[in-house]
Amino acid sequence: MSEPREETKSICPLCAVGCSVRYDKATGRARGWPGAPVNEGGELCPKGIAAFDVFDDAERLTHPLMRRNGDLEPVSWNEAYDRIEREFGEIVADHGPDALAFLGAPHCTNEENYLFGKLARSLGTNNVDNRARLCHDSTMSAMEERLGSGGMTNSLADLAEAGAFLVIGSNPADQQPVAFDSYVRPAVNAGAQLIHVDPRANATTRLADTHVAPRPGTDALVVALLVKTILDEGLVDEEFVADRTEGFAAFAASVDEMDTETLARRAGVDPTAIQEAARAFGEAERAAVVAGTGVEGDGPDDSATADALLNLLLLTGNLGKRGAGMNLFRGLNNEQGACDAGALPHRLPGGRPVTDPAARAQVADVWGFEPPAEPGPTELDLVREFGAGIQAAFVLGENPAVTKLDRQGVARGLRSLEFLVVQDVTHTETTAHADVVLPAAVWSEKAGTVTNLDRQVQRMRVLESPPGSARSDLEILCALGERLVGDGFEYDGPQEVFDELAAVNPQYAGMSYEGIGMSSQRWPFPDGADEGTDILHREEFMTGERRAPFVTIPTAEPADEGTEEENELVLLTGSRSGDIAMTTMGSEVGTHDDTLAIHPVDADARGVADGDRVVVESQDGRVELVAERSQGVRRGIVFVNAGVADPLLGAGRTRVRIS
Ligand SMILES: Nc1nc2c(c(=O)[nH]1)N[C@H]1C(S)=C(S)[C@@H](COP(=O)(O)OP(=O)(O)OC[C@H]3O[C@@H](n4cnc5c(=O)[nH]c(N)nc54)[C@H](O)[C@@H]3O)O[C@H]1N2
Ligand SMILES: Nc1nc2c(c(=O)[nH]1)N[C@H]1C(S)=C(S)[C@@H](COP(=O)(O)OP(=O)(O)OC[C@H]3O[C@@H](n4cnc5c(=O)[nH]c(N)nc54)[C@H](O)[C@@H]3O)O[C@H]1N2
Ligand code: SF4
Ligand SMILES: [Mo]
Repeated sequence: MSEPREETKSICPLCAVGCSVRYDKATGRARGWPGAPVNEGGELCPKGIAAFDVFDDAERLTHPLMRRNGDLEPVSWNEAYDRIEREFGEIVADHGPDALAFLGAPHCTNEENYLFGKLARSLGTNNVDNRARLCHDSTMSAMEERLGSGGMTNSLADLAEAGAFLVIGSNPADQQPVAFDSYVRPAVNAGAQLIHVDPRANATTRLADTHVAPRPGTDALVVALLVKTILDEGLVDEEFVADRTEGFAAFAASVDEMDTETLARRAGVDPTAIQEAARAFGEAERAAVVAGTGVEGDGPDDSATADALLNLLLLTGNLGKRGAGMNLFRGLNNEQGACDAGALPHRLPGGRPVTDPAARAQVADVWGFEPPAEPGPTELDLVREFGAGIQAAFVLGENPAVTKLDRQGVARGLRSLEFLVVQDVTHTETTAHADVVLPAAVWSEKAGTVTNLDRQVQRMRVLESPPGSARSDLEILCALGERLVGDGFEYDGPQEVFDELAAVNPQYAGMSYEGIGMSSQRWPFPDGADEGTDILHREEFMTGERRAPFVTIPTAEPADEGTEEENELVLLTGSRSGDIAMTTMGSEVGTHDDTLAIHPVDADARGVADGDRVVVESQDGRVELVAERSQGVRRGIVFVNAGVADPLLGAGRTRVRIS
């Protein structure tokens, strides 16, 4: 660092909670900002305190790079832009704009994501998506479909009023610590019930009144069982069901046909424990669901668990009121904002479908052209098409080469692209495949807005200068926009872009840069409103309807029955992180470890003692890990940190053998 850092307020880049941070000269680390919107008392988690240490100066990209004779060599910005202009131009001329893919960027600001989406659409394609897809795809889809928005329905502050929490597939005590400690923990300490559904006990379980450990992937059955008890025991909010839902009779009939013993056996849970949990949830005046990555299905159509959770909330009248709701605890810092700003293949800024002619026309009023009407494929499908339907990709602040999916397949795809541009702050597994690499500024070197998990838009500020000739993502996107498109990309900094975003996105319409100031503004904030809306769906759902539908949940036998006979164990992964988070690993953060958690009975059957080095093998690969016997994991499964499990993962649910 060449010059001293400014000590003013910015936003922690390390998770979606959106804590305010400032640089503290005395300690050389980050400190909270008392009176901030999220971490009011200045609280930070250990990760946040290390926010200035995440990016190692020595590892930063400082100059544009271009591949020549196989190697990436430093070039001027003009040479890099010329090459992109030429290659993109040729590919569009030869194959049309749908041969391009734009991937990014939940680490970037709202303005940057907005320009990224605008760039793709200016070139004539909806092939733009972001990594929210990998973490919360099916939950987001179910919420969009039935409630009209994937946004967290309630606010963090409001959760403190819940009388019961159902935390499912989520470990907020570790993964969203300030949200958990400041809002959920105090409520539980004051008497709220916490039901935790996870095949493995984790830090969140320590605060739980009830821990349900189902077989992995059977959450829809567990929630169906909760629903059944609520119906059987008359814990239904009849007024809400009559006034705000549809399809109740058919739904109730489908639940009536379910056999508790059969479902409980399929999910591997004790029916009595489920009944007690259902009573705690159903009898509470206000009950909230907190959901994480553990309930993700296999793609947007596999949303049975999210659908079951929405049924539960509709049945108990826990939507559109305080201390309740469907609270998706997101991961990356600007995952929500990337979606709001339109870095999605099926949505325009503000979450409106690209298929909606009125939305396209409203966007066209500002942009001067109408965006394409046909939704693009998801990021996962775009990557599968690399080298086939997709000839060139622009990757903004993502690392698709590291994925929880088929890693070799992605690497093959990246290699087979005609042309790949990667805009990042360091070298990654993805820049290794790039034809042009553009060096970007990191969070503390740029300004703009980000939107946290409870829909609060906050401002980041420039605290220091970028190294070498690195530039903010915004500057780079403006320059590229002018080259590739021409008009519509001249802005004098992030505030001008934000003003345009607010004009295009009706949910941001009443917001302003000054209004946000040192505080925050929350969407929906329509034009003319005095303030944002903390609880969604109060009078009507964001579909525009007063009623939301019940959905019948499939309850068939899960596919991975009978693994124990084959001496195989089901692999469970968690403690997800991206590289940006892994950079701080090994310090206070400690999310990356090479232990294999295994139930003592399974360990005995294999002669495995605590601390043994074991070889863990799946169909796709093998890793060596250190065994840790634990009553906290279900029998028949083993738990491995997501960052370490990578080589083992293939398509579908992974099973492993241990030797
Ligand atoms: N094997 C494995 N795969 C996983 C996971 C896992 O734990 N293990 N986790 C999954 C999850 S939950 C997620 S969210 C995804 C994360 O997937 P990604 O978003 O792809 O991962 P990250 O490594 O967090 O960030 C991507 C890149 O953004 C860059 N970056 C950071 N800030 C900026 C910026 O301001 N500008 C630009 N241009 N670049 C920036 C970082 O240097 C990094 O290379 O990965 C998923 N895949
Ligand atoms: N310290 C730290 N915090 C982070 C991050 C980080 O890298 N480091 N990354 C951020 C990101 S990008 C994300 S997406 C979030 C993720 O935050 P979370 O969603 O909380 O992520 P995980 O810890 O991966 O998974 C939560 C739990 O899901 C459980 N699980 C796995 N399979 C199933 C299942 O079938 N059913 C049920 N019920 N549970 C299951 C796992 O056992 C695990 O305990 O964290 C964010 N916060
Ligand atoms: S909870 Fe998230 S946003 Fe807050 S300090 Fe920790 S990592 Fe940063
Ligand atoms: Mo994530």
